[in-house]
Amino acid sequence: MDIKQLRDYIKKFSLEDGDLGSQGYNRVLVQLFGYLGHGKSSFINSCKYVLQDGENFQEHAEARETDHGLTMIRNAYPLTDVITIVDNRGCSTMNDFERAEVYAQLGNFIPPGQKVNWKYNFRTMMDELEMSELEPNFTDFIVPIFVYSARKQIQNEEMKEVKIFMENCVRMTGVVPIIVLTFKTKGDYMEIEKEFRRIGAEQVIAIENYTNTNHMKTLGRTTDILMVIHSALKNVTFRLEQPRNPKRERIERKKFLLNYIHQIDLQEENERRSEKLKEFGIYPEKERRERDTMRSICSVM
Ligand SMILES: Nc1nc2c(ncn2[C@@H]2O[C@H](COP(=O)(O)OP(=O)(O)O)[C@@H](O)[C@H]2O)c(=O)[nH]1
Ligand SMILES: [Mg+2]
Repeated sequence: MDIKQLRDYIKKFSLEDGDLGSQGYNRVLVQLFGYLGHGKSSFINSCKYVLQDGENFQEHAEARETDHGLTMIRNAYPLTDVITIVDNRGCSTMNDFERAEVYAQLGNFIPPGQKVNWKYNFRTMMDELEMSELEPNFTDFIVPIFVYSARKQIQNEEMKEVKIFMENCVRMTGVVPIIVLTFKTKGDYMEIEKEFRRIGAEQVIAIENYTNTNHMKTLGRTTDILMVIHSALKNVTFRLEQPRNPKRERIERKKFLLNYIHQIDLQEENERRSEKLKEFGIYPEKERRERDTMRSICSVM
């Protein structure tokens, strides 16, 4: 497809087009995830830019070179009448609660436009989950995208985290996240693409974002960015070829999230309990064995 065909496909995309129709979905919600500074906000600006004529670049989503979490609000930006893209808050290193928060965003349990506060605790989050029942959203078809900068050195810990995230995305949405490698010209994106494919990525697209300081439209850059949106829509079409039940799927997402929170809670409870027991000189079996071994070694010496 050339640029004109890609743009037409995106602009005319309708959820009604398949044999089974929209099946109750009325919006494609492209959800962006990724670490801070990897180009999520810039990707939104790039998408808006390639869908419009001319070279009047506008910064819709604030893009900044910072590590302090500029994106606080989970802002939604319409690309067409049917497609909306959401700038989820990125994070640098994630603790358990932050991970749960990511899945709450992915599952669409935090309404767009609401401030995402990472200082929450699980109780506040559960309250919010309950509040989301006031206006439950089950009409959004969620497509996750993971944004990763090709100029960064890949870190094993990060890749482990991303792999789990990708698997959970499939569990929650049925879609393998599309990997968007930004800063295409600033690093070895082919090497990074290989890493992502190794951990299960199906679609990896390297792009160079259009930014405030560099937005001369070129054929290759524009095509790459349009290809990402095109891939997202192909996923939607594929899933809508099967019978779907939006309400049921929302319930499944919620079950996943509740189970996720429950597991973390259990883990923390166990840690708290063993700390408490240690105060009374009671050690769990494994630690007791290690301590006894240490004692016997020390007494021999
Ligand atoms: N050269 C270049 N700069 C980029 C690219 N993507 C993002 N940037 C710049 O990197 C910085 C962080 O980007 P931003 O979109 O705010 O990242 P976010 O934290 O993931 O939303 C900004 O200064 C952007 O202008 C890209 O593909 N190429
Ligand atoms: Mg941002």
